[in-house]
Amino acid sequence: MTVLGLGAMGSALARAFLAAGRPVTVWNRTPGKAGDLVAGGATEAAAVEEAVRASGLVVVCLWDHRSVHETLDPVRAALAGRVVVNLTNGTPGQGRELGEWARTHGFALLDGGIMAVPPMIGAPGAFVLYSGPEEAFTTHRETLDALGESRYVGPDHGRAALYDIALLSAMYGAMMGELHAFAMVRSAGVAATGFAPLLQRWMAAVGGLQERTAQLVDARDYTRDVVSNLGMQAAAYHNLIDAAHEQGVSPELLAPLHPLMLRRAAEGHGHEDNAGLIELLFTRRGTT
Ligand code: FVH
Repeated sequence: MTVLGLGAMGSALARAFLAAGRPVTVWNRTPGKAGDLVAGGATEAAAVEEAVRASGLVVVCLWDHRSVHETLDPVRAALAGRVVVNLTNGTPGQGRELGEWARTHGFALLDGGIMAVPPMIGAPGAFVLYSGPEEAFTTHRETLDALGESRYVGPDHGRAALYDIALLSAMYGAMMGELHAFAMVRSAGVAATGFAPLLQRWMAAVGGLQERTAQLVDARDYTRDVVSNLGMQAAAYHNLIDAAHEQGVSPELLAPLHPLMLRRAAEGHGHEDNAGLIELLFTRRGTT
């Protein structure tokens, strides 16, 4: 198999394939990054086309969608009949565009989303999302399992990126809250490490509410078994903003939620669950 791109992630992918005993050919735009991999048994190709022709399975992990096209477009004839697995981060639309481009040039594309950082690759806890033709996934699943748990999420080429971006969005939301929490305690001279155990305990408790939120969202009914209603939370949220100002901390990571809460409450949903805020997020009619 071939790996195109030897950045932090591409190198980790190639190492995992080597560790699983697979023959690996590697290529990187800037030479000089393959030393350790070659010492570990990989073959370094001098050109993209040589790397592509070396294997039936070509894994691509580059900077962005544009660099994927810059790399693959000139060698599209050589890609015919092969399976390309694109693990470069991108949008659902980019995944679909690449899938259609692959179809017109006679090769199969699996578009993927890596839910791990490089040191996690090949270790328990890593999982990788794939979408595109199921047959291509089934044929190469065993090989791909070397990277982490392989999750096939459907034939729509955009689906893996959709799930990847949704999961990353949840991660960045949590990260914003955590950084703001650490800023608040640091403003009072409290070490983040001293506060972290309380934060972990709280986030674990809050994480347990996801299943219930998902049920309300699917039912589109936010009135069932309401424990802490939106109106109450919108009023209390003001204290989060005021407390930040009091402590000399910018509330800019937290601030965007408040007007949404006030708007939803003003529209008559103050007695409902917070989950109803989702109804304010859709910008295109007829798709939800
Ligand atoms: N690292 C991470 O934590 C995340 C985990 C989840 C998935 N992401 C995505 O993986 C893609 C690659 O990320 P990376 O960490 O390997 O990134 P870098 O170490 O910066 O390596 C970038 C490679 O891309 C090559 N490259 C850049 N532009 C081009 C181009 N126009 N043509 C060909 N290759 C290009 C670059 O080559 P070079 O600069 O060494 O010549 C590196 O091989 C990414 O989508 C993450 O979002 C990683």
